[in-house]
Amino acid sequence: MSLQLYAHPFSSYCQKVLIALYEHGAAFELRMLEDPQAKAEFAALWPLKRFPLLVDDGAVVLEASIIIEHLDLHHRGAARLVPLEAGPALQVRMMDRFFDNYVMTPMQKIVGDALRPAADRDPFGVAEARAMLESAYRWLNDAMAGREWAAGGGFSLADCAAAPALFYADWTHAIAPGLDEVHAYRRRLLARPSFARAVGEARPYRSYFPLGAPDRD
Ligand SMILES: N[C@@H](CCC(=O)N[C@@H](CS)C(=O)NCC(=O)O)C(=O)O
Repeated sequence: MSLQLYAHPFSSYCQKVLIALYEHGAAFELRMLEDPQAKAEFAALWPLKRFPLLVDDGAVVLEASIIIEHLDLHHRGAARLVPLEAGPALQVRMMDRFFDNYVMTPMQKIVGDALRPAADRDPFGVAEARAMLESAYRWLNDAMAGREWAAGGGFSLADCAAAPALFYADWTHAIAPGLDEVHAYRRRLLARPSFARAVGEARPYRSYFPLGAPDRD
């Protein structure tokens, strides 16, 4: 098979790419990182050991956003996750950066801190991450007014980023009840079949969530 994805179903960045693969209906082999052989192959391919990683006919593709751009270029099904037109494509990439940098990153900081030994925790950094999530949620609530999907057009790369980011961020630092646009957008993402499938496949691993997975979603 041409496509091999080194990934774990519970990982937020892996879900970002899984959504794109399911949107395209692209066939791929999951090299599950709990398997020692797949883990060793992955470490040899990418010493920085950040997943997911895609191998396409022997060529390594790094970084979730770039993997999704690669799928759109070379393995496109019904979906078009990055518009062809430069202006709309820029909007999509801008929102993709927003979700990675200002939702995924602070969420990962808080979750990563909870996985550390107590003596190595970083309360100052965690407080900063929580403040960033608060600001990001408020900004997003205004940005999503009148929008179905994040970049204002159809379902895109930006929504692939948003889905796992908002999914786990809400578990990590609850989205305030009054932010109706963000809650409604998160619900739309959860109802999208590609993300619903990724969430279902990750369900067996919820005990891995160090802050305790809530009994919902
Ligand atoms: N910039 C990378 C981030 C990937 C990333 O942070 N992946 C997490 C899993 S969700 C990871 O590799 N964690 C392992 C670690 O931090 O050691 C991307 O966009 O693909």
